Amino acid sequence: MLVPESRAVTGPFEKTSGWLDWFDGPSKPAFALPQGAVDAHCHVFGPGERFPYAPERKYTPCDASKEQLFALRDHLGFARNVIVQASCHGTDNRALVDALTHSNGRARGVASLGRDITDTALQDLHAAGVRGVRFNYVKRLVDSTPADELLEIAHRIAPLGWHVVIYFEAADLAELWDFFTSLPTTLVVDHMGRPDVTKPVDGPEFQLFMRFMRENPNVWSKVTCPERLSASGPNALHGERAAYRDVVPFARHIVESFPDRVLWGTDWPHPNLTRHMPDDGLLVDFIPHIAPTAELQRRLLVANPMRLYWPEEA
Ligand code: 0GY
Repeated sequence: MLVPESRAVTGPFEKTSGWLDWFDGPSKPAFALPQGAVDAHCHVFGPGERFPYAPERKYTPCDASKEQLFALRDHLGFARNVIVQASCHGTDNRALVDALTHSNGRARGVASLGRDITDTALQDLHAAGVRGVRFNYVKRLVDSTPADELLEIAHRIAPLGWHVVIYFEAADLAELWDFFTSLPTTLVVDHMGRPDVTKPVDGPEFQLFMRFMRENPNVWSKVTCPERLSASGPNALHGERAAYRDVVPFARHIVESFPDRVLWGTDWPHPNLTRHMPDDGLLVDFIPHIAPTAELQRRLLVANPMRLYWPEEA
């Protein structure tokens, strides 16, 4: 069952007005995911009563539990999840670790850390299934962290074989480029570096991102979040399931150019959306438009995430 026990945000904070609640009746995708497919970008939120949201957060999400995430995984046909720590939980990774340790090995995670993290705590996160750390540069989501602190963290997680997930707006890439290229690990960019899809694919902004990937073979991209990036919306008319058409050329260009360095995920439960809450079944049907062959789909959904998150099985 995907219906949550309680949709109310618990704890001392009010739900931020204006955010949409996640959609609890996703359709069955028409696209059959390949066996072993990984949803490589999703979150758990709270429940706030048990895992309080961070005091410094910029939004309060609707609770979205591990049980609900695992039910969605099974409903859509995924085998595994990569759960990413979201800004509303700050550097308190307890909800993430709880989900990982109750996943029967079917989830791995990306944490948020401060420089005060001890070596023992890092080892515990690794044992729970964490394989990456997220550096978030999206100003509406987080206050900035000094570069020297992030660099120190990156050097501490590198020996564990972890990678760094970076989340930034397209307009900020030029400024962040030198810092990113100084990092010692694999880098995974969230949501294609958030391109403005009303601009041309061959325009300077998106071409800078393509150059970033081309010149740095350690850079991967999640070809995720068409529902966040789309200006035209889901376009699901009259039963047609070709969704988010304006995002397709961007995502497809990345998939076809770098087929071994791309990941896909639902982004469930889709925090911070105000205009449109996606049907996760429809999101899965976006995949064959951006990865049109069975081989591209296998790399995007199985081989690549397995290599990054379950290398011992890949
Ligand atoms: C996402 C995107 C968003 C939020 C976060 O950490 C977060 O709070 O990542 C966003 O608002 O764009 O990946 O869930």
